[in-house]
Amino acid sequence: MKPKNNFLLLVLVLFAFSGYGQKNGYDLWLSYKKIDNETIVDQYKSQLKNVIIYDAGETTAVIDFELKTALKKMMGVTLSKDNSLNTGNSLIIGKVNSLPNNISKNLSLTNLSSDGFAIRTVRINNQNNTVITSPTNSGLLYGTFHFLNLLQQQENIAQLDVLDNPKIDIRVLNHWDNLDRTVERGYAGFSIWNWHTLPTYIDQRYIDYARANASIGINGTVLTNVNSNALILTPHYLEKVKALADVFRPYGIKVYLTARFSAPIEIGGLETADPLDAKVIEWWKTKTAEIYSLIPDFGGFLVKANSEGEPGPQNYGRTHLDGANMMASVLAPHKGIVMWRAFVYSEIDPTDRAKQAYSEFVPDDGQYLENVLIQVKNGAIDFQPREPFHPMFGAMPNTPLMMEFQITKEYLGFATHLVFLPKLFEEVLQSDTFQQGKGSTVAKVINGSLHKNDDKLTGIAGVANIGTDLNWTGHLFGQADWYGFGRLAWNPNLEAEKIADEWLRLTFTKDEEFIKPIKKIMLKSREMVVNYMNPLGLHHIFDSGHHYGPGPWVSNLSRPEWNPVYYHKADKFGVGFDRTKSGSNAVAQYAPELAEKFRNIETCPEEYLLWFHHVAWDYKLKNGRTLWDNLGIHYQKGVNQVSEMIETWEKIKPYIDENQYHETAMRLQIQLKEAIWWKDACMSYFQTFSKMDFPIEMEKPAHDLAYYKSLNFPFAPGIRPSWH
Ligand code: BDP
Repeated sequence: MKPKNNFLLLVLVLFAFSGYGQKNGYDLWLSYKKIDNETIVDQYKSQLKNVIIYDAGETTAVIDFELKTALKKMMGVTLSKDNSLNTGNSLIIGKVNSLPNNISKNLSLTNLSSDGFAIRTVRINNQNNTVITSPTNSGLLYGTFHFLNLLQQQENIAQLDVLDNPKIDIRVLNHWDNLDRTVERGYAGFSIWNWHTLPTYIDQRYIDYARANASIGINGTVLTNVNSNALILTPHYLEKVKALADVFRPYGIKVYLTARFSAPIEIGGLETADPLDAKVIEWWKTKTAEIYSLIPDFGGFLVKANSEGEPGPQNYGRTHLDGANMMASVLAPHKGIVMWRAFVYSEIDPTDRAKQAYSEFVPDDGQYLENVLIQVKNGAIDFQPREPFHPMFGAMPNTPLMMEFQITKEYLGFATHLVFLPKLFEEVLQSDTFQQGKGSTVAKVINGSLHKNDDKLTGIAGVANIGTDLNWTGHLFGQADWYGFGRLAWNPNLEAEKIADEWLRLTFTKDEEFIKPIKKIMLKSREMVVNYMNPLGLHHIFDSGHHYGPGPWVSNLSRPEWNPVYYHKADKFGVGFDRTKSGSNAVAQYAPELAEKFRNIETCPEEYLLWFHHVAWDYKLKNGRTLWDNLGIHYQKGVNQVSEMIETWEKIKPYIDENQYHETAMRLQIQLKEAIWWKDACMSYFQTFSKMDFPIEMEKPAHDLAYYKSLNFPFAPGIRPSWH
């Protein structure tokens, strides 16, 4: 008997600690929690007696399933299916052209665009009904998710009048996933694409991934890393890609692949990949046709060329324009597109790295084929905690520019720091380029409204933060970044605050005692990370390769612009990169109104000060204190803000699941430790130049500089295998 009892005890102990039965976050914002307010449930039940779905097909089957699951979970009901319109209180779902005339004629849908949806309360035979309609199947699905979203938030649905169109056409995630399932800059486990068991084994995750994306309007996914492997284009892998495309299709999600420029050599047996060579063009034509024969709605290619050692047209004396247009011409007959990245800088170009993409692309404005989008990172360097917007957004009015945001937090604390990225995205999108005078925001550039050419493609990409972790994103709050990216892709003018509010309600509770303080910390968190990592315009002072933690002293890498010292240029006079006329003159890439403002140290916003200026240590900032003191004050403020966040988190314990509470609490402790590390390492290092005492506001470093320099993390996650 004894061993058995011990075994039982072990099982019980494991059970208690396993978090079994507790929330693990897998459901994301789609947990469809039981509605705890009986009055509301009664109202909903009386308004939703019956469902009528007019179109039959894969997407409507998904809609049906989602409705069933959601309504069962939220209020324990299954709607009956009665196709007569006499009962009233029906939920009616159908494409604009499929709805009976007596319904569609009263809907006034002139402003509805394809993939947009309307949700309206309509009276039929003197009874109220709720209609969800759209010109397309995807729109019906988006409308259904929106409707369920209203229920989850316990909104009043008695008189609905919603019309919502996506403002951007192509809304894609970019997975930097390798074929061996590692994820470049991924901090949430391995790639969710199990290439080994595809195409036969369809993991439930693929379906849940598609549901989650569709629920926020994402309509495309680039499955593979921009540092691409040509093998993905071989028949063996294309079968697997097809299987994923088949899973995603009902959810309105198209599949795209990264195309390695040298693929004609590596898998095609050619001697060149010159984009003007007839054999090379023929090879891409045949390859593209092969892909479309398997995946008729294949989206197209994403290309990283002549960047960080990746092959490209310049290897053959050709330009980005030559390369992009060649690929576009082979995709065009199939209605595919090319997303050509502007993240380029070269080891043989001695000019400021921040200027190089502009110089390579802007002169060719207007010459790209119609199905090319130039994909531009939000800033000119590289996804830093704060960068001024990329000047290309204000300089290519005749070319569709696609935004590239990074959702995974390569430079913002990996998956251990709570930093709500929609705040960063919002700042970029609302920046004014002055391209057509005041009010020419980046959002208007990328949604096409600034240049009013209705035929032009529009797009936005987010580098995914998704992996095999139970909760998908490692940090529970990383889900908010995925959610927020989708919402902004749908409407780039949404406010970060609204996004935080929605996400919190859907994910946790609508209790204001929880929402209010947590929303507040989320909204502050972006400025907080800037404070403790890269205040006052400092940038790219991360340790090299893995980019984990501070490394402002790194100066031994082969390429100058890979070294943090290149970016901060600290010396005994001061710190910062002079991008004015006396320096690289990168300011001149902005519209005159902005260039003027950035150029003058007195008018340059303090958050960009060291981005544009080399500033003396004793230069007085607006608060009357020296630059040096202000650096210390910012670093300390960032640390203090993390401590405050921890205090807030402790107070909300009663409102959320214990497991989720503890997970986040532990990550916050890591964040605090790392914020202090950033402050101490950076201030100790910069002190060797400023030779000034730390400001009184700043807590002194616990160790000397040698200690911080000695820290070494050969196995920090997310690094490109070849960079180890
Ligand atoms: C850098 C990343 C590198 C990516 C590169 C890119 O460190 O892993 O390959 O961006 O966007 O920030 O191509």
